Amino acid sequence: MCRCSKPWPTLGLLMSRLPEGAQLGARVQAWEEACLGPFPPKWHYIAMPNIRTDWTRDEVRRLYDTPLMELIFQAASVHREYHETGEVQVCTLLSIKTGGCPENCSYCPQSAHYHTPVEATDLLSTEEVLDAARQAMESGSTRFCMGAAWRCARDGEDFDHVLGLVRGVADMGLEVCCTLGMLTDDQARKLKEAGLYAYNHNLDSSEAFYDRIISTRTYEDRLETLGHVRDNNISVCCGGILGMGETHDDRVDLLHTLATQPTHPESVPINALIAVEGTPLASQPRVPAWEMARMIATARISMPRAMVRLSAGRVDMSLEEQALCFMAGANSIFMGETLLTTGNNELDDDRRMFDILGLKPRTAYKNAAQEHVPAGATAG
Ligand code: SAM
Ligand code: DTB
Ligand code: SF4
Repeated sequence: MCRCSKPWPTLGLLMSRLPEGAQLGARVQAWEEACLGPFPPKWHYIAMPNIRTDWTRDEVRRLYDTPLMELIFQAASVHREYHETGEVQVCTLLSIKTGGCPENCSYCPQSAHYHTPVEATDLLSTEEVLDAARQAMESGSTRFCMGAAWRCARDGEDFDHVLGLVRGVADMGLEVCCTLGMLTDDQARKLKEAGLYAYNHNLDSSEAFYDRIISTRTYEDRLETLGHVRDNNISVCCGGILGMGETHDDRVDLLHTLATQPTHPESVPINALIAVEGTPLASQPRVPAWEMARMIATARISMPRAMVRLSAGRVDMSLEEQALCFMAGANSIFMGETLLTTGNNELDDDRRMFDILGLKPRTAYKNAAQEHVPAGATAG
């Protein structure tokens, strides 16, 4: 039985009920949206041949190496099959606890190991956070992501404060996301109970490259937290950074790891390094837009249903370069004057870009798996 208590459709019924010419993937998605429940997993793989978690590394490498224009064409075709064309998820970030982090991530201006322009602050108050969330919502954001410069969340007063922030932001009808470092299973459960929708925890690069950029934690630590997030039915947001000195092999390895997780991350942020003064990566050259487009297109094809986010680095891209990334399958961005500690695109420029490219913002909880949606909200 389906969650909506109707019997599961037969494949024939599914084919006949949904629009002529619609691809099977779109038909399954339409069923899921109508019934707010997942299609029987067994059929998922028959009906949605592109949703695969058994990619070989060579297959991902072949995709990644496809001539760029052909790769973008293929990615745009997959994009149309699984997503509404031109629809872009608008997310806003807020750093609720900035700087002074004990980790030594070489890219990060918030690490206490480096002398950067970032000044450490205490946790923001409930009022400050809810004001920022309200402003983000008024500017058209549907997801609000709160970041803390922590190695891991620690039980106690601060964590309880974050649980209150999650409740407050969820009550506004926004999709709430947090990125607080490593989590235990119990902390993930508490966040979920408070109304957390998504958790961001990036793998950043390949396992092989990881200890060149961070030595205070391991890749395995990251995967363990991602497991706790998934096990507690929180939507997984996990991606990486280009431009840290990694090779193309490292980029392919990252995508292969993401695309072969037990389920694909629902969001895949692709960041271009923001080279901040004082960090060990301060003099890394800027990542060319076509490298971002190649990474985005390969993510789009290997994880068709994911929201692929054109994340940090957009501030240095022209409108044309951003358009290339949307063509390649990006369908999510961070909007707002700052990311966590660095500058982001001007709101007016983004509005103009939406106008010129005919982009429209996606509603909150659209196509959300029902188990990810907090009690009281409905998948739209
Ligand atoms: N401390 C938590 C953690 O590491 O998961 C949450 C905050 S951390 C700043 C979130 C993510 O921001 C990192 O995983 C990294 O991918 C990204 N990030 C940090 N600094 C960046 C930079 N300079 N350029 C691009 N992305 C960056
Ligand atoms: C992600 O992948 N990128 C965002 C969000 N997830 C947390 C963070 C980008 C941070 C860029 C550097 C800064 O502003 O401090
Ligand atoms: Fe700390 Fe996160 Fe920055 Fe690493 S990326 S130094 S864990 S805030």
